[in-house]
Formats: sequence, structure tokens, C-alpha cells
Amino acid sequence: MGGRQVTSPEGMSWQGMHITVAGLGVSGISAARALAGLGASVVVVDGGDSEVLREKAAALESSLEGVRVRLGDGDTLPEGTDLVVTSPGWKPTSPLFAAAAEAGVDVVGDVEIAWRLRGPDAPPWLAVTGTNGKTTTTRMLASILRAAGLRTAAVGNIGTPIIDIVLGEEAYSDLDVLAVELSSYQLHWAPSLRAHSAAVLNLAPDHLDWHGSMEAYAADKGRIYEGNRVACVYNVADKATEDLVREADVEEGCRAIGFTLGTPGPSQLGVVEGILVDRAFVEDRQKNAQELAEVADVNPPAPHNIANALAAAALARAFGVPAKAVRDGLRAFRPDAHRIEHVADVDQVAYVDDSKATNTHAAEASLAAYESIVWIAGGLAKGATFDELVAKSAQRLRGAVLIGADRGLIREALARHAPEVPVVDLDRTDTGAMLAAVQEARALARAGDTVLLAPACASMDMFVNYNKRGDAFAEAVRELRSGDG
Ligand code: UMA
Repeated sequence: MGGRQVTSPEGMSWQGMHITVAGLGVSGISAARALAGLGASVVVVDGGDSEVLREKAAALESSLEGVRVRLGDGDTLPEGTDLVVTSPGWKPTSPLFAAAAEAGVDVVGDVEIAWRLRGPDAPPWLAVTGTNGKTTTTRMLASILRAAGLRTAAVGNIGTPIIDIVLGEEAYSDLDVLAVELSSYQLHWAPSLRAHSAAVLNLAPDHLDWHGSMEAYAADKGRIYEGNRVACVYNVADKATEDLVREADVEEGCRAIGFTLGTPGPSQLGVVEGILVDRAFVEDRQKNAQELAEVADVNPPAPHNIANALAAAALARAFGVPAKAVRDGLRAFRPDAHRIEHVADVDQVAYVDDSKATNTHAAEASLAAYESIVWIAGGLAKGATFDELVAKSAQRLRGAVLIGADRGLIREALARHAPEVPVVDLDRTDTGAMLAAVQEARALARAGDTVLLAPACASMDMFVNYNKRGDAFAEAVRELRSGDG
């Protein structure tokens, strides 16, 4: 069983191995470069065959010996493959993996390869997953670690493939610790990963077409706790995350640490009178608590984001970071563009861009952060339903302005659960539609309200991506202001 033997967890030789890399995206290119650099013979396969992919293929093949790319066929296993290294987006049911199973060849992901390549003196990994908030939490964690004077990098699903760091120019062994964002896809394909400590922020149905069921999705998220050494961080308000800790097989002495927006119990971090406090990593936690930061230090101080900050603080504290560095790191943290980004105030109305809220869970968290909202929503629904979101948010809505292909679904949910809320249904998909939406929102808003772009939908019906959608919103708000001028 050549396939099985070569994938033994540690210390294997890659020289002369025949590796098939599935996907010519960010992860696939990183894996192919690394493995060819180690002497493996690599074939990258991709089901797509676009101009862009052809250019990427030519660049990869010409820059490295030992790499070939096959476009337009992602299903057939190349002859003689010893191991398949997949990109995260490939579903477990892909025909390529059925062919690999048939041939007795293992399939692993790029994160698994990074773990196996990490070397004996490698810095520990602090890992973050969850349905929402993982990128922000990972970045907050990195900010806190830096404030403590530690050398770190934020990697993984956040956009930098972990292999690039493990084999990268900045010597990996010079880093003290990694802040790693992991998606459920990556966790599925990384069976030997063992983090120092890990957090699951929350669990709501997502990516079910990939995983097949909620149970399979939760099980893959739960893998992040396997073999943790110091702390398994869970969300007290989300019992499913605590259940995953209970089911995990961890190292002796590893602790379950909860985070809560309420008063923390022993072994928890929480909030008391506007202060983030730690009752987990203190002497005599039955009696003592350590002040970490003020709620106002969290940017922005919306409830779900305070939860993110507590999770990041828990992981940092598990790594021994002092309380002051938690405060300094949170203060230094700047959220990504288009994530509850305050664009401007016009006529005492705040305009906030959360274009990144591309699903209903993210939109719900963002709507929960404001008291009186004119909501700009709509786009591509990706099979989602909006009843729960609208029912939960109805009492906060001053009005709604709907854009995009699937806006009818949101309009119907509003009619069912918030019939008194005024709705403007914009039947436009042209480039000026966002300006029209912002103008309609302004007409509905009163002083003290927030006009919130939290579409609960993907953007591709009208924009290249959610960044461009957010840019269009900010541009429209600027036009409002200059109109005032
Ligand atoms: N492809 C096929 N067949 C398939 C699926 C994909 O041929 O069945 C090909 C595509 O034509 C494409 C390539 O595979 O050329 C893309 O692979 P990929 O979708 O795995 O994407 P990467 O470019 O490798 O990016 C991945 C993550 N993408 C996904 O998980 C979908 C990135 O997360 C991540 O930043 C990157 O690795 C580095 O680790 C993005 C994401 O959307 C941001 N993640 C999801 C999320 O956060 O919700 C999980």
C-alpha cells in the first residue's frame, strides 16, 4: 500500500513522490511550489480551463521544475499518484477522491501538509474556527500577541496559505507563535493537526452543500480541538461549541475555557460592568478575576465583536500573554474594510458598511449592534431563507431598502414578520443602483438612526465582489455629503 506508507505523519521523504495537487488556486499553487521544492513530482489538476488559469499554469510550470498542470479535468486521477493534496474548496464527494480511494491513495489538505512540514522547533499554533467572526478574531489575536512583544503571523483561511509561512522567507522557527484561521473545509482535510489551543466561536448552518449535513459540518469544526494541549475555548451562549469540547480527545491537563457576554464563572472570560474580565487564567479563580480591557477598547464594540475579542483574549491568555497586552492589542486592532465600517455621519445619521455580511448569520449579528436601523439588503441569496433574520431584527428596523436579484425573498419575509416597516424595493441592477439605495435610505432615516448596509446576500449579481459593493456604498455616502456641502 504505497499510498498509505508515504503519508505516515512525520519525517517522510518527499523526494521522488508523485503528488497530485487538486486546484490551481491560492492553496494549490502554494502546495505545488512547496512540494516540488522538496523534490516531489507534482501534477496540479483543475476542473476549470479559463484564460486566467492558463496564465497561472504557464507561470507555475515555467518557474519550477517538477510541476505540470492539467486544466479542464478535475476528475481523473493521474497515473502513478502516491498522494493527493487538495485545496479546501473541493467537496469530499468529488470524483477525483473516489478515484483516489479506489487506488488506495490518501487525500489530505494543504494545512495537513503544513503541519507535517513544520519541523521540531516550530512555533505553536493558536487556532480559530467558527461560522462567523473567525477572520476578525484571528486578526485580533495576532494584534494581542504582537502587543505582548511576540513574533507572530496571521495565516490560513484568512488568505495566506500556512505552507507559505512554514517554508517561507521569514524563518518559521524565528516566530514565537502562529494565529491560524481554519475553515471547516481545511479542518476536514487536516487529520493530524494538534493545536496548542483552539477556539470555536459559534456554529450555525453554513456550507451544508459541501459537508452534506449539519452533523458533518459540526464534526469537522470540532476537529480543531483534537489534541489541544492547553485550552479548548468555547462560546457559553452556543452549547454546540461546548459539546464539541466535551467530545474532543485532548492532552492531559488541557482546560475547557468559556467566553460569555455575561458575568463569567470560574474558567471563563466575560464582561462585568463594561469591563472584559478573566476568571480562567488567574490564581484562585473561585475568588479572583483579572481585568483585561474595557468594552470601549473593542473596535467596534458591537456584541458579537466583544465575543470575538473575548475568544481572542482567551487564546492569548492560554499562551501566557499578560492582561495589559490584551488591552493594548485590542486598542491597536483595526477591523478590515467593509466589516461594520463606519463610513460617515450625515445629518446625525450614521452610515455603516457591513458589505462583508454575505449570509443571514453575519447580517443578524450586525443588525443586533444598532438600535434603530434603515437596512440596505439584498443580492444573491444562495438558497438562504430570511424569516428568522427578519423576525429577530424587526423591532430595530426604521425601514428597509432592497436591491439585487433575490430581494423579493427579503421583501416577502418583511411582509410576514415586519408588515409595519416601510420598504423600498429598488428594481435596479445598474451601477447607479447603490447611490439610489443610499438616497432612499436617507429619506427613511431620522436623526440618531444608522443606515446599515448588511446585505445578507452575496454581491455577484451586481458587483465583482463584496469589496466593490462596500466601495459603491461608501462612494454614495460621500456623494450625499458633498451634496450637503
Ligand atoms: N476547483 C476545481 N474543482 C472543484 C473545486 C475547485 O477544479 O471541485 C478549482 C477551481 O477551479 C479553482 C481552485 O480549485 O481554480 C480553487 O480552490 P479553492 O476553492 O479551494 O480556493 P483557494 O484559492 O485555494 O483558496 C482557499 C480558500 N478557499 C475556499 O475555502 C473556498 C480561501 O478561503 C483561503 O483564503 C485560501 O485557500 C488560503 O488558505 C476563502 C473562503 O471563502 C477566503 N473560505 C471559506 C469561508 O471563509 O467561508 C471557507
